[in-house]
Amino acid sequence: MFIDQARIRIQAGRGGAGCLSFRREKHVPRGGPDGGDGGHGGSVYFVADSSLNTLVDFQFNQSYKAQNGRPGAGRLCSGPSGDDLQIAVPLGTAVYDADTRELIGELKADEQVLLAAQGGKRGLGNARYKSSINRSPKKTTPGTEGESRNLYLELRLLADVGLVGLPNSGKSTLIRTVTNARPKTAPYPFTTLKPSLGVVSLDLGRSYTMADIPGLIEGASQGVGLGIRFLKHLQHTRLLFHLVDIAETVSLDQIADSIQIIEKELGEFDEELLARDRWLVLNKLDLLQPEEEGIVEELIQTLDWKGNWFAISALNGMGCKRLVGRAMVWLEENPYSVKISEDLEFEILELWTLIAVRRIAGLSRLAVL
Ligand SMILES: Nc1nc2c(ncn2[C@@H]2O[C@H](COP(=O)(O)OP(=O)(O)OP(=O)(O)O)[C@@H](O)[C@H]2O)c(=O)[nH]1
Ligand SMILES: [Mg+2]
Repeated sequence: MFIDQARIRIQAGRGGAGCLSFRREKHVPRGGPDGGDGGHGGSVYFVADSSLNTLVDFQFNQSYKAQNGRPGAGRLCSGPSGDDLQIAVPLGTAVYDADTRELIGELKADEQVLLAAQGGKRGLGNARYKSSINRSPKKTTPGTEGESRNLYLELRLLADVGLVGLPNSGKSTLIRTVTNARPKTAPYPFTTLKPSLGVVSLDLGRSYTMADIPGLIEGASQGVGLGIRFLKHLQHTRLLFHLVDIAETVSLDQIADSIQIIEKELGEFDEELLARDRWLVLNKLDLLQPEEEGIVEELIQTLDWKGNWFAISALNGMGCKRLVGRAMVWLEENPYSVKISEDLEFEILELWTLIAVRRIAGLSRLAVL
């Protein structure tokens, strides 16, 4: 089941109390204070896990708690610290404080770690307070409480290429043909009800990810059909493929209208998404009769389309290799073209550098961004 939002409560562990104790042993008069410190409380972290792509687990378990630190003991024994709790989430998960709505952080690289609630500090035992003027201190400190927070998690898939288009235009068929993803395809609208991610693998280990989302229809921004809420999954993409069924619609005007419907809905959702690089992918070429094939060039002229365009058959694979190959080259040449803000641009640059370093060095773990 694909779930892209969740509300949970997290609680970090309390610090263990310091111990009040004096050394009492035969033949050791006035042995002095020997109360040990408590242990630190465990913290709660989120860890990005590339094998996950849904927040469904949080539907069943909404409360997460790290271990408390143990109290200190006599003979200067420190209490053990509580274990940290690591919660695995899919790449592209943003973690918000549900009460203040503040963004705590976003997990964008595999194994990236985000501290969400700091464990409590340990308490100090009375041995700590021994001094020249107080040789038998009775003072200890209790551990402090761990942070607790109500969180809102939101998943926005991390993909290089996003597919948009009307229902039935062949988005899921394309992702099935060119990636390892297997979403359902069928000759009726709204076959796809949840986004899916696939990996396009080319030669020499070159690869990129592609996201398929449910189809959009006119009025989606007003909630018609499945609405536009799935468009948020395209916000991290760098390139959009706009799929158009050129076999079903009877006239060029109808095809042009269908393209404008998608542009309008994209713009209603996010102007920046509309301005993103978008390639027109004219699909179902196999259904055109030989005498109809001129329609493709005619359509591009009618639309006065200035960007890249491709005519393919997602079903039999015609033109798909060229399309995904050109996209690979484009992605390599435009590694961080998403210009939302300078900060984000910098963040993406940093992310790509880290990924490259990790690939080269074969490091098993990425540092916290
Ligand atoms: N002949 C032919 N049929 C195709 C082609 N691409 C897709 N189809 C068919 O068109 C129908 C719709 O394809 P889907 O891939 O489910 O379309 P979609 O865009 O994912 O649709 P939604 O999930 O409803 O948004 C299916 O019956 C496909 O087999 C193509 O290139 N040629
Ligand atoms: Mg589909």
